Amino acid sequence: RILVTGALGQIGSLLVEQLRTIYGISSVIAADIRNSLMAQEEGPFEKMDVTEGKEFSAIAKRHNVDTIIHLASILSAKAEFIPLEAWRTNMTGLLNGLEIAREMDLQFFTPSSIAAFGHSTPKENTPQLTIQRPITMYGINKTAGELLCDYYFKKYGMDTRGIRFPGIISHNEPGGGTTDYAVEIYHAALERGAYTSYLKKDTTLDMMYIPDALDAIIQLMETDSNKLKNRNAYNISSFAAAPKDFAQAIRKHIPHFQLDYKIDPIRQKIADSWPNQLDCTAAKREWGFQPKFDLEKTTEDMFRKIKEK
Ligand code: VAH
Repeated sequence: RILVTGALGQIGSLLVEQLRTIYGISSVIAADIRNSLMAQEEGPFEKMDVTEGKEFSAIAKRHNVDTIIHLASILSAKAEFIPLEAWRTNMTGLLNGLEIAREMDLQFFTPSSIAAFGHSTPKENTPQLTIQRPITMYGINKTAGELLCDYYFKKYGMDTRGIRFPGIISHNEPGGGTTDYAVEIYHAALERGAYTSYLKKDTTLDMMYIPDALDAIIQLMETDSNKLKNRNAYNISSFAAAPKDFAQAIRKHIPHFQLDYKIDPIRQKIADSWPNQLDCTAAKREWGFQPKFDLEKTTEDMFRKIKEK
């Protein structure tokens, strides 16, 4: 049985769906700080605050889980407005999850991010093991989180696993990230044939379409423990793209698509501190990471999914 925190979020909502298809509805417990009648109808659901350790622990025990997938987090752009609250949610929440996993002897997954890097990190072909001096509260939380996962693995022999996610593109909504534009641009293209980007046209970042992100989590979780050499988090990415690249891909479907720019200095500064493209060889070698969607395939499928909705 798997407990997923942040289960109503961009990744969580779709991950729960996929895990339930594989392992059965009752084997996946969705937990989120928000309530949702729809989620309650779809399967086991708990309204839960990850910073409340007792509540978190009671729920893990009541459902007798053997795995925690800890996704609950305040993302990069939002965290810059509420840094202390972000620290509390991102760090206290993570420590609670790790402590529960230690006490109950559970497998534990939590995502890191390209945000765990900063200006002093090599921007091209960013190595798996490199300098990590992030400039954002979210990035600091992710870096500390990676170190904690390593610590719990080395000190307690816990089965911790993680991935450094790039910007995730999906038909459902992200919330408060710097890479959210890569979702908004598709919705705006279909609704208005135009989008105003808050990042500059050449700001290149790693990106990934959601099916590849979900497959990566499941594949990493199912890999034999002794094959994994990195217990903090693995670099992964599907493609590197900037706003102008998205516009070009979109114009193959909507030729009149207009992209203009109104730069948000806060998010631009964050994006400028992140790498352009990660080196993913460790993930490929150790657990067979192999993304299926490039920018063209992502664009095609995004338009299909949004129209279906
Ligand atoms: C953010 N999407 O923008 C997240 C992510 C790629 C960075 O962790 O904050």
